[in-house]
Amino acid sequence: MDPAPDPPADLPADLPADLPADLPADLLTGVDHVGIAVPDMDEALAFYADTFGLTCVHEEVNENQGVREAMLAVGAGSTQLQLLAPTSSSSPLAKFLERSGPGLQQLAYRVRDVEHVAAVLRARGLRVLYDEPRAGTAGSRINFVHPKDAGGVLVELVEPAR
Ligand code: KFV
Repeated sequence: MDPAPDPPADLPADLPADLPADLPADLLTGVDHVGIAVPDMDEALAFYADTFGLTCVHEEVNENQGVREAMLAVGAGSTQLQLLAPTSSSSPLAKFLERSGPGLQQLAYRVRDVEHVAAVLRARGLRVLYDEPRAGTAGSRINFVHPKDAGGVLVELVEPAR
C-alpha cells in the first residue's frame, strides 16, 4: 500500500492524524443558512412574506441558545434564511440586537462532520466556541467560529440531522 501523502505545506503540524490530504476543498459542503437578528419574530415573518414572498418552512425555540427561530425557504435552493429573535435578555441575540441592531448575525456552513471541521479550524488557530457540538435547528449539531477570527463574521458549522 502507498504511504499516506504528506499534508499540504500550509497546515500546522498538530492537525489530527486522520485528516484527508485534500483539505480545505472538502471542509465546507454548502451554505446552510444565513441568520438575521430580528427584535420581533411575528413582525419579521409578516415582513418577509409580504415583501419578498418568502414562506416559513420550520419554526422552533432553542432554549439552550435563547432564541426563537424560523427557517424561510428561498426558491428551490437549499440555502435558507434563518430569522432569530431572543427569548431572554441573556441570549446572544439580545446582546447582538442591543449592540448592532437588527441585521445579519451569522453565516452558517453545512459540514459532514462538525467535530472534524472544528478540530481542523482549531488547529489552524481559530477559536471554535464550544468544546462539543450543541443542538441546532431541526436536530442538527452545531458549533461556531468566533467572528474576530473569521473576518468579522460569526461562522456557524452545521452538521444536519441524518
Ligand atoms: N457578528 C460579528 N461580530 C460580532 C458578532 C456577530 N454576530 N457578535 C459579536 N461581535 C463582535 C462585536 O461587534 C464586538 O466587536 C465583539 O464581537 C464582542 O462583542 O470590535 P468589537 O466592538 O469589540 P460582544 O461583547 O457583544 O459579544 P460576546 O459576548 O463576545 O459574544 C459574541 C459571541 C460570538 C461569542 C456570542 O454571540 C456567541 O456565543 N455566539 C454563538 C451563539 C449564537 O449566536 N447563538 C444564537 C444563534 S442560535 C443558532 O443559530 C441555531 C440554534 N442554529 O441551529 O442555527
